[in-house]
Amino acid sequence: MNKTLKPQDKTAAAAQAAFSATFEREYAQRADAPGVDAALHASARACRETLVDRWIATQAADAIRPPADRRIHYLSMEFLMGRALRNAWSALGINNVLSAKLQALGHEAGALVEREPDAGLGNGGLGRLAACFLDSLATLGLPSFGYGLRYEFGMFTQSIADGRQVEQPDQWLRRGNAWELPRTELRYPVGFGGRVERDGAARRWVPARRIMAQAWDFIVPGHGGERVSTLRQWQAQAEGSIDFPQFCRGEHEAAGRERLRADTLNWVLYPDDSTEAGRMMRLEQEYLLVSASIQDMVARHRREGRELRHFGRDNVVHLNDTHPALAVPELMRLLLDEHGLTWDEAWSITRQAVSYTNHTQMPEALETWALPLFQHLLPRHLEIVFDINDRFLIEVRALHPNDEGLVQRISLIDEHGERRVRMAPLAIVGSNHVNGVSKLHSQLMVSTIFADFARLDPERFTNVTNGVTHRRWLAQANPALSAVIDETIGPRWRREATALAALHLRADEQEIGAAFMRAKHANKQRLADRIRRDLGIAVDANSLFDVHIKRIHEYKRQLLNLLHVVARYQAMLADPRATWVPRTVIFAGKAASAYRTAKQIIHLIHDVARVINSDERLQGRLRVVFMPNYSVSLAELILPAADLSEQISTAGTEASGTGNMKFALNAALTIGTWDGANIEMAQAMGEEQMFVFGLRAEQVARIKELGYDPSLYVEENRALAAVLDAIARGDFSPAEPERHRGLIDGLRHHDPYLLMADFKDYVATQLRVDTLYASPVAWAARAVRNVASMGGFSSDRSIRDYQRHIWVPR
Ligand code: 26Q
Repeated sequence: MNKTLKPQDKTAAAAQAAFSATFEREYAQRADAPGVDAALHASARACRETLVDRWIATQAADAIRPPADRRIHYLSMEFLMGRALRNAWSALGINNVLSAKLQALGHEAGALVEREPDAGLGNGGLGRLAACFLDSLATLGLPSFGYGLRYEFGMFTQSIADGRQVEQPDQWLRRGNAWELPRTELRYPVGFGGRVERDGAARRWVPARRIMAQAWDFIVPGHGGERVSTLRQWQAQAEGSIDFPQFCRGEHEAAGRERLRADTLNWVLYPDDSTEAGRMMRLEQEYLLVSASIQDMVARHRREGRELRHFGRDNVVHLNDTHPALAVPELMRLLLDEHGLTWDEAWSITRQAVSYTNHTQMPEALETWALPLFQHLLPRHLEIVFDINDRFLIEVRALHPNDEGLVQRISLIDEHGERRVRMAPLAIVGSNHVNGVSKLHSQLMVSTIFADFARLDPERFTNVTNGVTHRRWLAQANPALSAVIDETIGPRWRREATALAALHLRADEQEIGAAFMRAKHANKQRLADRIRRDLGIAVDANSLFDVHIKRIHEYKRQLLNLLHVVARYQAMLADPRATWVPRTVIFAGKAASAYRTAKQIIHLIHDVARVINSDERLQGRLRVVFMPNYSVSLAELILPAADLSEQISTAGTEASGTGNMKFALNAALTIGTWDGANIEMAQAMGEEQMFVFGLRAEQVARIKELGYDPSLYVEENRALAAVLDAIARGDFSPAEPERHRGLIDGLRHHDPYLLMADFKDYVATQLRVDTLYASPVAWAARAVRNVASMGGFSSDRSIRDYQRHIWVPR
């Protein structure tokens, strides 16, 4: 045995010692010991102790970094971090000490991990991407901060009552949060409303009211090293306390009004802006995030002894979509009004610092704000936006003298009807680089929604394809498969995901395929047990697990999946003696609370599931399951158990997808459209390895141009017509036959996401899936090849791409 310790062994040994000492102290201090919550709290605190040491060392090193090492600040309204404990154990290399310690106290590590609530501060893909990126920033050792808001409630808890979604507050902080560090010394004022004072050319904003933003830090561990990153989340607090005279007069509610108003900002991320009050709150939240973060960055920059004019050289301010785009006018305001820089100086610093990622090309998801609301809340910022726009449009007119159409199209102010500030143009004009999140999305971005901007400055636009952290999504979520991979190619893939490619050479070895499938089966059994426990539905772990998990949205086409399920059901009833490959179709996902069609789809899934699951003629060969309350943790349970990954968006609508990558990494095969990152995945593994179907993006565009008529597809496909008829006449909702008619009429007459056009090919492709599944050896070889091809989809690669192509001075 080699007795000399490698550096990472020393690190692990030190972390283990520190962990043990703190764990015992913390555990002993808990009044409720030896309960599982005390053990959980002590474990988290013990990890945090070591992480704090690493945080201090990281900050000290970063303070004296050379200018070329820019500090990355990733601004996002959403961070879907999920649970932290298992990730920290694995980053700190203390799994073994910890399991032993817990065992001695009568706790099982796995059960403990499951007690930790998810930090679910986001909607979906964009928020989870931010979390994966922090993991990679920390692991790659880059000087970095994530900036977000400390919402008291997560997105929402979804439960199902009579087949309908019910939303409840997600009280993730109820039992406290042992991970976070309040930074009481880090507080910044954030103003709202008021007026702008003029003094010659100088401007000064006098807000009508102020709140304080206080920092809470969550330390993000790097893996295989001692560097960490920081997620700094802002909490709004009233500037004063209560109105004491008012309180003494007995007007208690009025006395606390300011407090309540500040507090409300921390309640929950506003997902839908369907009311005026909701819109106002969301804009206030966006400004809270931006203002506190920029003040913090500037303060740190100066504390490090750096000159203000070097702010853009030394710092990156990255916008996760347009939600933090107020960073552009806020940085300008600080530099102009508070620090007295000239416009040109301030603009050059801002443009040097800011970069922007676009995550959607759907017009309805592009943010705009009504001018009166913007003016009311942020009068000085509106002036700056106007000034940016004036200067920008002068440049445009100089280049294209007689093109007022162009000027109107790219103006930061939408002049059609009620005037509005358009946040994407603001983010583009204020950025040095703008990127999409997959090759197709980035191409469409410059050829459609941002075409005018791209013609003016093509160099500004580029692509960075998304990625996911293979540490959380494979190494931690799927220990069974990870062990098989270790045995096959060694453990290097854990540090460097591209090493997974070595599996290609072994993909045709039957024993390897069989080992993959044994791991898969164990994961499927674990999921089946959970489904039986939570939902009382018996599913067979030998059936094909066909999985569709993501936000419920029309463009993601859960309904297309369901139409196939009904078609299969009808075909099975018509020919029960045929050999049908047994399938379990699993859905999970939340619908935005104001999104009626999405909620209707959830209801229909439940209606269909009830009828199919209780139809004995099928002999259990088809099951439909909706697992409530989709979350990062639920994904960690489901993904390792999937045989088939449903990635079936209408081509041209899914910017990238990241779930698609997590499935393939976990040895599921993909049935998917030629959309988002599916395309690059197919190219990486060989197109024949994926079940690709349906219209391509350019065909979708062409059909829509010519005038799409869904009824033509229904008329020529009897199976499709029968499916629609059955749902519309209430076969699955006999107590209320008309329940789903509206949904089906929508498909027959409008069908904006072309389900009718893609149905036939989808069903045919599902038959090809059955055929391959009936040949376990061939299926297994493909599963191995899928994993082998996913090395390029680690978020480590994405972050390296950002370093090379986006976060470089232009
Ligand atoms: C817009 C206007 C007003 C209020 C809110 C919003 C809003 C909020 C959230 C718009 C969009 C979002 C979230 C978008 C999102 O999650 N997009 C997904 O990003 C992933 C990471 O890049 C991609 O993989 C997905 O394809 C994309 O859908």
